[in-house]
Amino acid sequence: MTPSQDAAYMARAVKLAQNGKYTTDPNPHVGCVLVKDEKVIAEGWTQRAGFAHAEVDALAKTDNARGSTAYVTLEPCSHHGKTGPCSEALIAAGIRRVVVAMQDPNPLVAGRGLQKLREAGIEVLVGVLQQEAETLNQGFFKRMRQGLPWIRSKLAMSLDGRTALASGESQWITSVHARQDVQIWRAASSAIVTGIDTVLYDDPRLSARVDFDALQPVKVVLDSQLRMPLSAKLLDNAVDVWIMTCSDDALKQQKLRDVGCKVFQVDARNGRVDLAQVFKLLAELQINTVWVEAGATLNGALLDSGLIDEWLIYMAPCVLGDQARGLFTLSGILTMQDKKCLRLLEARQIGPDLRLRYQAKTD
Ligand code: AOF
Ligand code: ZN
Repeated sequence: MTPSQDAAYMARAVKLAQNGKYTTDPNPHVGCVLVKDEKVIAEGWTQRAGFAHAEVDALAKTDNARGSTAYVTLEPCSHHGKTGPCSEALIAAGIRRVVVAMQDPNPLVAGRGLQKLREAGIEVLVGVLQQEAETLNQGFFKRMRQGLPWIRSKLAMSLDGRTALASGESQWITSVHARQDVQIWRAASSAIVTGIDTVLYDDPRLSARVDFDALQPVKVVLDSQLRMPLSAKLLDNAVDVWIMTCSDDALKQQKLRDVGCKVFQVDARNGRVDLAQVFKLLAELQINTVWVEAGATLNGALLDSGLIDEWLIYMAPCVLGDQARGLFTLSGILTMQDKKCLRLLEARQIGPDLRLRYQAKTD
């Protein structure tokens, strides 16, 4: 097989992995292609957590795998988790060669899957389309490597960079097209994080309303003083509502638990929940990707904290004027030297609006 053939089959495996984008959490979504005599004989992808991994899914679709090459977007696992080890399944099926996009940073695997394959005499090649495979599961990989989720913040603004009127009213600046796009990003996230002020002002449901099969993200509310009203719409189905607070008011905590919320008490920092601690806790709770939908106060604090990986800013073609509120509440920036700079990744038109995607600037 030539390097370009290897890359082409791996590109197909990357495509297949995307079938699991909305359903495999907290597992990464992985794709697998089995090739024999230059023909694809089976394709697979990761099923819901607890069900078949990509390799097992592909192997189940053929009884003719002996002597074939397996293309997998992630190192086949070596551990007995919710399912049996894929490396052993590949060995048992008589696979001759395994091409892997990248090693699994999960400490339970971390090279052991590759080692098992090599010990069984299988030819192993690692690193084909590694960058593409990294992008597939940014959240899972960041959680494994750094103990933090991949954090995106979504903002909507007018042409003049305003997110709400002076009264606080913000519904709706952007078009229905932009708002539908947001639903898809919500569905691809493990958790949606918001602040209590947004809950009190907008009363959002924070669910992912999409017309395809998707796991619902957990709703996380940063509520330092436990001001959450029991009538909030997001409590309609409170099973997946997590409240992060620094209040030790046992009565209020219990009332929220009684309606199904989980309440986590974290340290205070400047009178509010310690953001770094919140995200670390979310990673410990197996949250891979976070989608923040919050107001200027929380967004200002997050920008300052350096915790955000990516911002999605929807810009609508309207002007709200200088009495309206800006994107980020920050303590005064007095010199240009102190300005906050981001790096533009992508600009795309969504209906009449623009979607601007920025990353934190690392240099
Ligand atoms: C693979 N193929 O398709 C995926 C893998 O609890 P388990 O048994 O489902 O294992 C989950 C771990 O397996 C997950 O944390 C990650 O390291 C790896 N994911 N491995 O061989 C797959 N999704
Ligand atoms: Zn596996």
